[in-house]
Amino acid sequence: MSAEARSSARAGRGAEGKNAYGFPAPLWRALAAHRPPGFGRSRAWRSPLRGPWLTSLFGLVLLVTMPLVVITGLLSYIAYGPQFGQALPADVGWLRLPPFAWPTDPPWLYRLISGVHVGLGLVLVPVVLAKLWSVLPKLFTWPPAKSPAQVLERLLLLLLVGSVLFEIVTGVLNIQYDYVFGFSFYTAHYFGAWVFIGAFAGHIAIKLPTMVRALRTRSLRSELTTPRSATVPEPGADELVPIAPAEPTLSRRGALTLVGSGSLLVAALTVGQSFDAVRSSALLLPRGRDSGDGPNGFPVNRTAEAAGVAGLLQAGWRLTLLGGSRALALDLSAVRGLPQHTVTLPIACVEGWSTVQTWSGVRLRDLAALAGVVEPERAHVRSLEAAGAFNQATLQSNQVLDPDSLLAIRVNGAELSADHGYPARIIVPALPGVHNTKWVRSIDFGGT
Ligand SMILES: Nc1nc2c(c(=O)[nH]1)N[C@H]1C(S)=C(S)[C@@H](COP(=O)(O)O)O[C@H]1N2
Ligand SMILES: [Mo]
Repeated sequence: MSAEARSSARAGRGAEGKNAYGFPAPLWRALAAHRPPGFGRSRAWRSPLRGPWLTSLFGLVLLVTMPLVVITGLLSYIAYGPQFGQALPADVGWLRLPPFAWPTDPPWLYRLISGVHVGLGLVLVPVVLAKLWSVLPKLFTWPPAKSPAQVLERLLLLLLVGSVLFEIVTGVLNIQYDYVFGFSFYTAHYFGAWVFIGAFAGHIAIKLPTMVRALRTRSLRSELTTPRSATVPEPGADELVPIAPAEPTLSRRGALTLVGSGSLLVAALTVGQSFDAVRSSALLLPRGRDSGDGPNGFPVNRTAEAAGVAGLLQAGWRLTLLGGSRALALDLSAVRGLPQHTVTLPIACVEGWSTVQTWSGVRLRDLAALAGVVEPERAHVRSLEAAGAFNQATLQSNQVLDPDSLLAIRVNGAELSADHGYPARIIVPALPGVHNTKWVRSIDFGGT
């Protein structure tokens, strides 16, 4: 027996000089011999609740719900239509989603999508945090990886945890503040989403069998009737199970109730952002919880003052219609003189809030016809607002032609307020709020 083979045999690792998992034995032994304090299956992790079953239960909840957050998020991104060159366009390269004509029916489509994406995303934050808490000891596994496969698995975890935290932080900041990033929220949140999707899929592929096995070890129903006094650690030598368990301060039922109540509380503080009747309860809604009374008393995304249009709204406003053989300029009384239509439609923001109001104004397709364009392929809308990412929007053909798509000049029977877009704004069914341009200055129905 050669010296090399002997040392391998001593390490119990077979003839190739690797440990049982595939790392060279000396590396493995050196790592194992230099364990930093607190690493490995340490006595520091004492909660008797930690174990594969609890982690798997949180995992199951996220496995079922996260895809909904992801899908509504991607749909929201599509609805934003960066393919039209608006809303902070960024070329996302091969991650570009296939563009399709965003429908105008049902009119609540975007309201549902953005409400579910933001609402469910927020509601799941306590579950994500609980899941991370439940696997904390894994951060301190030693040696950090036993095989090349495990190196990959752990890198994947890094991406998974990193991306989920990134999505939560950017998402919440976007709701709470006006574009505080040094980068585009849309693009960053979108890239982060793909990192998450990839890592999530990989994590599921690796862990699904473990999760199913662990879930079978206990019955949820009996856990829900087990008091704290009868709460003992999960059996087995899994890394998550403490070697020196403390007395339970909470039963598993208590822990699940705590996380569930956290989610319910978030839900209760969030639903108001989608329903006018309970809007005052939306304590997590930063904008327009108190938007005043009257016909214009509903949330404002960006005020006339913030948009720098306050001084421009007085005399001399003209609506310019382009795309026909010659430009047409209409003053406000001319717009008022055109056939008026009234529709009840939501404004639904990417931030998750929405509100349903009754708008009156001129059909966009009538304006197109007036401009001399019978079959508009698109309409490019410009605002009086000089700067800002949302001072223009491009509408698709189906959006221009829908009989409920208006250049609105009134809301709930009154003239639009300055903050809601006086003298005229776009309102189109199922369109993300951001493209419902306020303070409209011109509409170009032609060209590209
Ligand atoms: N010119 C202009 N139009 C705009 C915006 C803007 O910043 N500038 N914000 C958009 C966004 S993001 C939303 S959600 C809706 C909100 O309409 P509201 O403020 O009347 O509720 O207006 C849209 N129209
Ligand atoms: Mo918005």
